[in-house]
Amino acid sequence: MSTLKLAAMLLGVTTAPLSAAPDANLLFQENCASCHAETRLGGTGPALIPQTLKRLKGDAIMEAIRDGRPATQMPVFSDSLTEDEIKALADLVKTPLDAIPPWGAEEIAASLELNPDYVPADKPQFSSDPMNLFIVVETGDHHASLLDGDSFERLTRFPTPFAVHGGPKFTSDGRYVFFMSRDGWVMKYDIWSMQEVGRVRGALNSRNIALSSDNKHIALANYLPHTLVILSADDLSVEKIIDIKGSDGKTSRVSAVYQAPPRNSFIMALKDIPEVWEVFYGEDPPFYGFVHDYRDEGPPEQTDPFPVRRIKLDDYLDDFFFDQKYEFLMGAARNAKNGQVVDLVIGRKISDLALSGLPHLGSGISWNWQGKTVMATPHLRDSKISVIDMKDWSVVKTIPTKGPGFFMRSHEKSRYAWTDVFFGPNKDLMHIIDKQTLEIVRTLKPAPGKTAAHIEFDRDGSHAILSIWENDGAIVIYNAETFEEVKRIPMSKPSGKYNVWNKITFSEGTSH
Ligand code: DHE
Repeated sequence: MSTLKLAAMLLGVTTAPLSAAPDANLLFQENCASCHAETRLGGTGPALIPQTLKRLKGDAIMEAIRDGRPATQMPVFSDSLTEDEIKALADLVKTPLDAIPPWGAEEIAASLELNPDYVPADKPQFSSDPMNLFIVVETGDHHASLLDGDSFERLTRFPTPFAVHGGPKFTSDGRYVFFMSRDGWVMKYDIWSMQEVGRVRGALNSRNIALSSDNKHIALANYLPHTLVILSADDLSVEKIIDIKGSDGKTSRVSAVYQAPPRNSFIMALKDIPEVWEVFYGEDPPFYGFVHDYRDEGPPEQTDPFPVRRIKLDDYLDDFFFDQKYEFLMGAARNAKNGQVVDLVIGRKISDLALSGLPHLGSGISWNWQGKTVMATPHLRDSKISVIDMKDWSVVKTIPTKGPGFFMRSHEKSRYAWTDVFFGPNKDLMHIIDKQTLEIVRTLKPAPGKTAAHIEFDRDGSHAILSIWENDGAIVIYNAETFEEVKRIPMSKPSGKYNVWNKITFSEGTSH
């Protein structure tokens, strides 16, 4: 029961008939606003708007209100609110806001929180190999762990923003790592001193981040507002906000942004405009004069430090995979039947991709097979792995699996690729594929009934680390040759693991 109702009862005042529907807005202001803000756009707690809560399915929102969320500040409301009141609140936070407030340079700058206790260290404050560390994102209680990649001992565990999504991005010396939350927070963490440097809210609802190859800029891809925000990787200040608008004035969400190191650019997948955008940075962007596609608008202003190139397509693409040289982009739209291949040098689509069943290209990997480079991708809807020749873009093999998958991983030094069965009754299985025979050679079931997902190898490819994707989950470390279990460490829904070396060298076996 709400405080107001209780007070009214004690005073003997009848405020409304007992059967009246609960006033969700009043309940929100009384119980939620102090942490989540009166606007529902988030404060110390996350934004409570459908765009950020859609991952909480079924009754999960009511459960969170009723029972609280472990290891967070979210309290238990089952003692103070009735089921009807909890339902009213859950319905309210699932309702879109009437208007989305502006979130521009001023609002971003005002949100900056620097850690007052942060002391930079001039060398790592631990004896582990700084190139063979892992960051493990634990979304169960919004923390991350720093793991020694040789001993598999945890060095430290620290809080992240609510609902981190996508891979954290490391600077090329492996010293700093950047995280992004679906709420638009970007957090900078100093691995050497094992301390947070600070965080800033670059948007209201975001997809992922990319770090420029010169380590100077962070690009933040957003759904709300329709922008790409470029932040200084040094002090998290705003460098540029790019409004995503087509030539007809229609704005678009940004599905994802990727760094393309050899091109000194960020490449953007757009949700609502059939175009790919490339944003250049640096003193002398190598492709800038050659490839810009400004036939409609004329050449870009030379003074713009982040000129934008727009490649027009005949279909929407919102999930990408790049070849190792970043000359070609393979793209798929979540609602389309086929993918497309775009030649980034000439700025045009050059081929279709015969890929149905929602390929998850973003988690694809590549390797050499019979003298040619192939890439393999799981599918979010179909129970298969597609293996594609990266020269003629044909599907060379379809490997049936026990269910649709999400992530796929390997390592240059490993003969095997590991891929999960993320959805359906076999979600507890992990397939291991021989990269030469293209056959599944082993299927592991590390924790019966519990989702087994996402693999990352250590620096030398001798171990593969798997997640038991549950709140009381774990990471399981396997010998990557014999598939024997080496160690199991309890963790809170370890969503993804990221090895410093594999990431900063852009290993062909991992995500970029
Ligand atoms: Fe992700 C990466 C998009 C749902 C966990 N996910 C990515 C990336 C994109 C993407 C574009 C690459 C970004 C990067 O690393 O910089 N994800 C999408 C979707 O469009 C989708 C299907 C729907 C959505 O609502 O966003 C989606 N993703 C999920 C989940 O439901 C997952 C399983 C749980 C969660 O945390 O939301 C999830 N996505 C991840 C993870 C990565 C990721 C762990 C990083 C993988 C890696 O190894 O790099």
